[in-house]
Amino acid sequence: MKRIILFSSDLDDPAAWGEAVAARRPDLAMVDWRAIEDPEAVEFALMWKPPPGGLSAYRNLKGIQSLGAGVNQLDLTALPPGVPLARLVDASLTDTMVDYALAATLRHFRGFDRFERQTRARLWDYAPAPAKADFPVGVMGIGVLGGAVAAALRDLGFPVLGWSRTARAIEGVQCFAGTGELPDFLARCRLVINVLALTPETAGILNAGTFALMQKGSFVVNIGRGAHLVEADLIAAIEAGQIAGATLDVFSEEPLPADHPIYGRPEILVTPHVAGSIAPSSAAATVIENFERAVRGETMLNAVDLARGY
Ligand code: NDP
Ligand code: OXD
Repeated sequence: MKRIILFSSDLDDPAAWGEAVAARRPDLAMVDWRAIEDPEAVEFALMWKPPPGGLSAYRNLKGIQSLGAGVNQLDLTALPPGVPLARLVDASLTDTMVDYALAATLRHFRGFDRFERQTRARLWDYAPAPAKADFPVGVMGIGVLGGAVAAALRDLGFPVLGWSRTARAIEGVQCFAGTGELPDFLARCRLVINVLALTPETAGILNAGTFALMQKGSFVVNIGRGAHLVEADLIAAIEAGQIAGATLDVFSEEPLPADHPIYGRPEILVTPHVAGSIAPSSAAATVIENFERAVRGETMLNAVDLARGY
């Protein structure tokens, strides 16, 4: 008899996850929630969002593994009491997030965003290459992903600043912490990359007030969550010249509706929530480890602090 892991996601491929897990552990069966015959046989869940009826029918559930690094897509108050939740940390996700952050930073730094617009306008406007020393990059959220982004930018030669809730130390990165140090952090950056966890404290943190604290002509890259950004404030800050451009991967509504004003701003590059990508073949090892830990009643890897919200 195989042991059952429930799978629930409309965004991810159950077959790819099932194969990746079975390749390592043939005794484990990943079963899409629609195909579960006996809810009481389910020991563990791998999910982006829960099945429409919730999780209360799965009375022997020992642990939940989010199919992402973020958990804000789940209603943390609606999870079965006492069932622990872990977020996903994997090299495939970190690598893709770092690549995206580097690509977005270099594009703004070297003016490719401007040159793209000049190309369309048939304009030849020579400008010498800027110096990295004059282009400090700030990373909001220096946890697993933001920390890797900050280190990669430092290794490329940018002056890098980081901001987090609690004090952090990353070699070669000037670290700031807490709301009291946010203005000082923002004032020093030419480009800010948001990789924060989304919680009630960080929702709407990219707004008119924070844009006003940045240097005039700064850039914004959002790879955290759409709800971190007040989209109307960004458009207004771009129209006012306070923000020179933005690269946005996440939005308050996804898919971003075709009539959204963001599409009308040539200074904004939209990508469809593709910054980070998890490879099942790589992340299956963590899912299996957390399955084992959960059934043994041990703390899972990257367990979520439900009170803190991330
Ligand atoms: P971590 O939990 O490792 O890091 C979260 C960071 O946010 C930490 O540095 C934390 O501070 C900081 N933070 C949380 N609350 C506050 C606050 N009130 N003030 C200041 N800083 C705060 O998460 P990951 O790095 O793994 O992931 C970060 C986010 O990236 C995810 O939550 C998700 O939303 C997003 N993401 C987006 C993807 C995409 O494709 N666009 C893909 C994957 C993730 P501290 O260090 O002090 O705890
Ligand atoms: C995640 C995401 O949280 O893909 O992992 O957004």
